[in-house]
Amino acid sequence: MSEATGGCDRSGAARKRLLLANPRGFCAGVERAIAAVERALEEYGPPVYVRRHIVHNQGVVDALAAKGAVFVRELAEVPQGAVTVLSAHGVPQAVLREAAERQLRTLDTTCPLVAKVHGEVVDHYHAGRHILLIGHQGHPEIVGTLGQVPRGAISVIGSLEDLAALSLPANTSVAFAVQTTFSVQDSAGIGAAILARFADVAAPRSSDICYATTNRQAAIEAIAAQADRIVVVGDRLSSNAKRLTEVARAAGCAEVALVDDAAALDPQWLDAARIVGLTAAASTPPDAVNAVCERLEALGFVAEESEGRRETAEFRPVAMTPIGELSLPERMETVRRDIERCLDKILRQADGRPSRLNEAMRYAVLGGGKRMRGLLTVLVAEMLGADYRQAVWVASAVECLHAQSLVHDDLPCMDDDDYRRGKPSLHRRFDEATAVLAGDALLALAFEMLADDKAHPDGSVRARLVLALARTIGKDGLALGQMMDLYPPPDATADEIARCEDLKTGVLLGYCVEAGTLLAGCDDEDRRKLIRFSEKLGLAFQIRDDILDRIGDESEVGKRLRKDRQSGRRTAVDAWGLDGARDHSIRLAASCRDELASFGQRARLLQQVADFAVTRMH
Ligand code: GRG
Repeated sequence: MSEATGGCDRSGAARKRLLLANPRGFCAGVERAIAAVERALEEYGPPVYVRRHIVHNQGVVDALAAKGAVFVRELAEVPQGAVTVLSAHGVPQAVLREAAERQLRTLDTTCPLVAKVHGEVVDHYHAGRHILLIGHQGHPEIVGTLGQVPRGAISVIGSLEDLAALSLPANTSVAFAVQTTFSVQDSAGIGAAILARFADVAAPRSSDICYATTNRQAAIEAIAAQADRIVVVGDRLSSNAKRLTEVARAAGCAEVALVDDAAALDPQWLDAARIVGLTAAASTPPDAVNAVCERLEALGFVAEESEGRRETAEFRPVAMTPIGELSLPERMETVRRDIERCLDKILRQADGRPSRLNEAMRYAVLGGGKRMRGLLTVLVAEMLGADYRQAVWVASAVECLHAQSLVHDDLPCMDDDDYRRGKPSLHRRFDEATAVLAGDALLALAFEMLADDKAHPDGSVRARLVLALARTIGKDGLALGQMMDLYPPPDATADEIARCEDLKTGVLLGYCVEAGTLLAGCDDEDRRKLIRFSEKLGLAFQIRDDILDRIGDESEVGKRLRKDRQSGRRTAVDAWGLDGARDHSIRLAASCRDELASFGQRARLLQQVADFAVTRMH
């Protein structure tokens, strides 16, 4: 954009000025909502469903639709279990309930400043006050706020006339709240009238009108009187865009146009103008604003940035709402799919050239396995309120490590197995050297992922994730367990067998649980209970593995069975007999319930994992 020079151009004609209001365009809440849809498309793949306009701008909606977002009016149009984004305007509680009932995986992009108003309204309702909501009847934000409390608890007030028409006695305890995009001036007038009419009024502690609306209205107010035309770039549906046109008129500019893009500008309307002011709604993308500026410059206007308030607001990214009511098989499938996607993306060759090592790593880690360890990480993290995406990332790292241990375990120098997960083991499909190196690379990848800030934004949490895994698999963990398995003491006792099984299997399951607690940052008491749960689960899981080695079906289990007996390796079945081992594993699963009791319903799926561990046939 050109810089301002003098008052005339070279021919001596008075220069035509374009005053750019500051700030204008996107606010932090809008950027956050759009980023959530884009990230969902990237991470989960299209289609991602979006209920209603994510923000009130058709250009934004069209751009997201072109990337694979599917916009719907109601959740009934969304397939069960699909990834669904709820709009930045906020939704009634009934919509959140419906999302849970339909088992949708929701990203609720409600602007945090709208959520603040929701919280205030709920508090006022519980305090027994009738709520006067200053806003525009029918606007999605108002519909969402109304839906936070039972019907009748709120009256919507759009004007002084609405307030006058309200038949509430003056001694009613009331509270008022304001739509975040309402006119600052109009809301001040209505607020004052409420205070004058009612004796007991709870007013918002700080303004409900958001910083972006306030700043954009102040910025256009500051330049409106100088301008003989004002252009507001925004969508006709956008409430804050419409408010900007009203504020500009009220501040002294009679000629105001709301345009959604450059093509909508009427050159004739601008013909006689010497000074044009320009602003843009909080939902208007920068591209649209720039295109309008360029069009005005092409018509001879010279742009000048006005003084204005600098905005520094930043909001935390939107997190996926935990899925409440999926059954364990459905949940396993969802997590399996997300881990698969995550690993597939990481193991895509950046340069597109086929690499034997990469191919072998993909062979080892993709397209197989129950993902029990990943599931455990995700369920614990989710139960404790951690971010779902971080949990899937860490779960994927654990699955890399697990795949490595299976690849090395199958090598001729170890367990010497030709089949794994229903297909030839890695060294059979490739060769031994490739199997060793693919395993090594998967091990390195697991640590690389844990050290990546996608695991957790806090470096000290990442360091603890890395340290705990190193301890889990090293000289006192998995490697030792494998060593004890390869070189068992003659006539191993039941305790020695249990210790070996714990190190081979239990410690890694323990790590999965610990990783979930680290991601969520839970307290020591909860952590201790969950670690005890994981120890019992680990042992129960491994005992079932021993039982399956005796009674399982090779095609179902996906690996060679009856090896233990042939190799003379003593297992839990030798120590306790088949029935004894079965009883022991079932008792262990039942006592997992004691460790989870204090978590209540939240631990429902974790308990089901324990029950699955001792009844599984694969
Ligand atoms: C990691 C440093 C380092 C060394 C590894 C090779 C080795 C040392 C350890 C082997 C550990 C091992 C293979 C234990 C068996 C655990 C077990 C029961 C595996 C089967 O797990 P499932 O049924 O398999 O969860 P899926 O295929 O469903 O993932």
